[in-house]
Amino acid sequence: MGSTPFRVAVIGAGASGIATGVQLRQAGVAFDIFERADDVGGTWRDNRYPGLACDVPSHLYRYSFAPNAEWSHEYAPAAEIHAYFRKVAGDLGVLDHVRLSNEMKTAEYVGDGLWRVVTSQGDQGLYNAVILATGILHQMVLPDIPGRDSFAGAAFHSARWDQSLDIAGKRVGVIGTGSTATQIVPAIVDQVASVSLFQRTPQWITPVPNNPFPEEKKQQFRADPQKMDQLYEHLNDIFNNRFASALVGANDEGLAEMARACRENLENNVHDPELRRRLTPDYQAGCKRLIVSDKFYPAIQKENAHLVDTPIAGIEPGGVRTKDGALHELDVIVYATGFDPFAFFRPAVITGRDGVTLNEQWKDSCQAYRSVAAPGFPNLFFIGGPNSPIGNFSYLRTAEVQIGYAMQLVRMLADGKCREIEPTREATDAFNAEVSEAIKHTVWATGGCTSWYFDRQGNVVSWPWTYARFEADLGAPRIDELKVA
Ligand code: N01
Repeated sequence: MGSTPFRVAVIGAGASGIATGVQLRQAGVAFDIFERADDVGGTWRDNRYPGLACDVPSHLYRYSFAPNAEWSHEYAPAAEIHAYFRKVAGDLGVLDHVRLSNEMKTAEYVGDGLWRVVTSQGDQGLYNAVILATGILHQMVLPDIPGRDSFAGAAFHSARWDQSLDIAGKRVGVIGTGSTATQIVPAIVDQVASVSLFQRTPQWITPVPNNPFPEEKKQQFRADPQKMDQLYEHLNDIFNNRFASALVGANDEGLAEMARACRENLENNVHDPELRRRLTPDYQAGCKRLIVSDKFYPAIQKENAHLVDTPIAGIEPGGVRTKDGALHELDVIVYATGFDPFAFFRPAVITGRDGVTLNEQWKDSCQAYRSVAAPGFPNLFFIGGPNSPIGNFSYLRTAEVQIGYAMQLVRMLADGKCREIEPTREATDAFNAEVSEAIKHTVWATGGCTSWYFDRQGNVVSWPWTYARFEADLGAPRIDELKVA
């Protein structure tokens, strides 16, 4: 079994899978990337709704190794970001390794440091390591609203926007008020007959303009790419300071500053006191993921925009009925109702030592070792695993830290220094006990809201400490916390 040439299976060709491929290629390690869809790009391939732009600055939301002088705006639109990932994958030789329309169904540890990977296209044979770059917010959640399937018009989740539909002149209902809905409403309000926003919970919003980069600026970046690296580090510092930590007590000033900015935005930009009251959250800013928009408040105050904050009773062929008995007649319903952040690699089945599956191990709680590995699953690494920092940071920077960690262990395996590496159960339990204690003191837990940051058991999906600690924790493997054979 052990005589096959060393090779690694990467699952997923989204942002983190592509970056993993770049690192494996540079290290001279053979690899295949299995991608379930027919194109690379992950979330930027799937999400194509009007108004979608990244709310992390474009010169920060990029790989550290691939600066891009061509970003059109301070916050890049989705199609540009998707094109960037495709280009990097092509330029750096990763595309040749991508096996499209190849969904991983099972990965089974067969012993001796080897995994058998089976995809929708059959048995792919044995790999010495598996890196799960399956992303975080990829499984859509459709709300369990009575009568949902009875609607006579067009209806879809925001991540499956119907590109063939002409929404001009239509009466559109948007359910949800997260980052997605607050981008959709301003983008469509001037085209549609009306937009009704069904709000269950108001959101705190910080206003940030999105200016285009003038041609001279792009010329400067092209002429001196170091300027982009300086900007990248500068933005990273700003983001690390602004969102230094969600820990109450450790970052009270930052949290108070965020609350002040959001409250001023609401007071200065929503003119009708009654509408302002209805848009005012009753929880602390920072409890839910902060929304970045200078377009949402102007849009919701337009004459053809309606904020509906009476709870939804059901959906009928003609539209959405609210609990006050009113029927909101609609031609289109958009479910901007979010994703399951605890889906991770699922629905695939991953079987580790002794026939134990990761689903069984995680049935009560998705517990990883420092977000990147799990005991009983040798040579298996997560990019974007449980407790990755995913708040308002750049996910790409987070992913690169995790890839850097995994690569150090993959090199040990590839160099024949060992056959199996996995975290000890003790180290994993100790880490998770620390997480459980820390989350009690985060604004996510104390701020008086519910959000997708927590699962039903109260486990947090994100990293509760500073980003600096994340980089320090994963900078180099702690050999005493690993079982190496
Ligand atoms: O989803 P969400 P999202 N009846 O889960 C409501 C990233 N992102 O797609 O708050 C009525 O935040 C729900 O209400 P409530 C970013 O990380 C990034 O908007 O639970 N309403 C909520 O308002 C973001 O955080 C960008 O009471 C129902 C909404 O649906 C993450 O993706 C852009 C309901 C869901 O909000 C997810 O954002 C877009 C029901 N039955 C997204 N069920 C960038 O710019 C749910 N809701 C990078």
